[in-house]
Amino acid sequence: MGHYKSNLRDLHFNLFEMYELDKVLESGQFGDLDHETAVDMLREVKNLSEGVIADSFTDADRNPPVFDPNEHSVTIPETFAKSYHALIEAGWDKVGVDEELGGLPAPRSLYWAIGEMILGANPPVFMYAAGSGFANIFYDNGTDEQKKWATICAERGWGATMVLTEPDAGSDVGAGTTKATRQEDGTWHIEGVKRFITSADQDMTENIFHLVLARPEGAGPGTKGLSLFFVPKFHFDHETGELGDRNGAFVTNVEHKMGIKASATCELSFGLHGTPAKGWLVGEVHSGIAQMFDVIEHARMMVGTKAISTLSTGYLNALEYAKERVQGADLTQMMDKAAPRVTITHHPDVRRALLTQKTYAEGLRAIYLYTASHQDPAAAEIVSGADAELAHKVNDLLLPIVKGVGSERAYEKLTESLQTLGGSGFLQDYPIEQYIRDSKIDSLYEGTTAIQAQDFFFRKIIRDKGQALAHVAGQVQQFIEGGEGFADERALLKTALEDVQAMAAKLTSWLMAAQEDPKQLYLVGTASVRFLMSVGDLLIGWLLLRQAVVAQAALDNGATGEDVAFYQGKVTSGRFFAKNMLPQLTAIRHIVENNVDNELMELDEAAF
Ligand code: ST9
Ligand code: FAD
Repeated sequence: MGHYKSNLRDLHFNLFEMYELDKVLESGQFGDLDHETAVDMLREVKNLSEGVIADSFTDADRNPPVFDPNEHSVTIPETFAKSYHALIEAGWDKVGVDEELGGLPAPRSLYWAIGEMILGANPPVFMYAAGSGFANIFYDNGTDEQKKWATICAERGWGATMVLTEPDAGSDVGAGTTKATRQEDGTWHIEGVKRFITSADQDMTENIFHLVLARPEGAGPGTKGLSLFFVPKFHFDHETGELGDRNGAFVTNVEHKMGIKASATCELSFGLHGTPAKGWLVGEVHSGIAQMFDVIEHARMMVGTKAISTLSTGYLNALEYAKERVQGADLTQMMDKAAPRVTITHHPDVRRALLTQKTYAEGLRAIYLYTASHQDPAAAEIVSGADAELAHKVNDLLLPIVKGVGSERAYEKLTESLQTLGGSGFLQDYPIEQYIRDSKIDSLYEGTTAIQAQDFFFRKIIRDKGQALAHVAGQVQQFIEGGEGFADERALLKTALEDVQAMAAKLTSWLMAAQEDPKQLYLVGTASVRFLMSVGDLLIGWLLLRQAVVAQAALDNGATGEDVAFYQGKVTSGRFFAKNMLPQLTAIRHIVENNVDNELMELDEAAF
């Protein structure tokens, strides 16, 4: 057995029993795609992920890609290339891509469920394989002529990158200095050094296209002065796709990292090695940051789903170990030194740790699939009654939760997975130490957690005038009020909702007060990550309880076989999370309302 353990049963439960994917498919928006085909797709991806995709996970960590500074090239380990090609040959990189680009349109919930399994088995495979998805975004933003190039990129299976970061422009993308100079023939020369660029070179595809943010000469400061350029590694015939000369974008370093070592993280230099780096302005409009956010939104969803998937396989590995590891006697027989030894699943603290991992993994899965359901208007209508405009806003609202909360909680709870294995968890004989190393990146790239928290509050709540938040809170409220059973847990959820609403009100009051006293904004900055994490817990608690209600009904209706344990697990998970996690929000509310102040901002740096 390989390292990766999928949870297909839970994916089915979410897709078909919670979010009514059948109804979405019946809407006719996805052609012939029906229930059986969706189930077949999930099963095939599960087999591929647990098999050939997962096969190179460890080897590519121990023998990562090799950089040749003379050739400016990156060689990918053979084992990894095999995993990558297996995915591409089976055509999974084309799911969710428009038909014009040779793709197979699919509901976003199905797309991300498939993505979850690939990302859990071997995240860099998904990232290297994102070329067709990138081509789709290029197609959507491009001129008519560029749409043709995008089709070529997808058909020929080229790799792709998103190029924002520079040594002095990380979170602050608008500080970028890479410049673009217009040429007489209408193309642009790009000049500058970009840092930390994922997949900027590899030897698995014949070409790579870079989507690059650069500042045209004379453009203003900040993100609004940036434009987006299409910069291929090799020039190509724009009609046939046939490759031409090497363009002047060269990889000049590859980073040595803590994790996801199979994913080449490159320094990428433009126009600094004797060959101009020729680029084309995407869509012939200077609206680079907005266009790049089309990519960023997908990438943030990807990062959150990756983290959540890693927590899920971490949990399932820990569970398997715990069921077999015999150590100590049952606590009730602790005084009897001759008492039979038991598996560690008999110890209350191991059970607490397992349920903590299970509830976060499954609750976060429920969140990312709820979010994905708001990426298709047809699905959103079914799942929450949101119309197309509101669905878009709900997706925007929830992306920082999927990305920010998903990454933070996954990393945190993976340490519980490792702890469950005791000293063995620390060894490379088991995958969890690599899961922890590989998932640390998720709270860093695509906007750190602090950036997610600010995006969540300032843009997704305040700028939206709270519309999307009110819609989701309304859904939570409806659940609290409507329905039989789980009365104690609904009461706990009610308190959690009130706690989160009080925190939102407090942050808003600081924002208002900042009009008179700008330093009040520091209070928002101090509390915003805690607020983001609290909303995450509220939503996990809500969705796990909704799942518990559905599971209880299935049990009452005579569920049989393996379903009985599955549904019992769901009922207990909902109760456990409500009783053990949600009450913590009251303490955080107290801190936000009463204890957050500017003392930390007034402290002299020397005193830290
Ligand atoms: C990175 C990559 O880290 C890591 C992994 C790569 C893996 C690659 C493979 C992934 C594949 C996935 C894709 C597959 C595709 C599949 C497709 C299938 C069909 N939402 O607030 P302002 C815009 S890459 C939308 O003033 P500042 C908006 O246009 C590096 N738009 O910001 C706005 O204008 P307006 C990632 C947003 O103060 C404008 O920006 N780096 C949003 O100027 C200005 O907004 C980062 O993520 C939003 N949430 O700049 C940087 N926010 O207001 C993190 C802004 O008029 N830093 N816009 O609408 C930030 O996000 C900063 O907050 C900042 C601040 C740069 C936006
Ligand atoms: P900084 O921005 O310097 O942040 C340092 C610390 O300060 C963080 O804790 C941050 O939260 C905090 N901070 C900074 N600004 C603020 C603020 N305004 N408010 C509150 N706190 C703040 N980039 C690409 O363009 N393309 C890629 O493909 C890509 N892939 C990557 C792959 C890897 C492995 C890595 C490590 C990075 C990658 N990046 C990529 C870059 C990545 O997006 C940045 O590292 C990230 O946005 C953070 O920027 P930074 O590292 O400069 O940190």
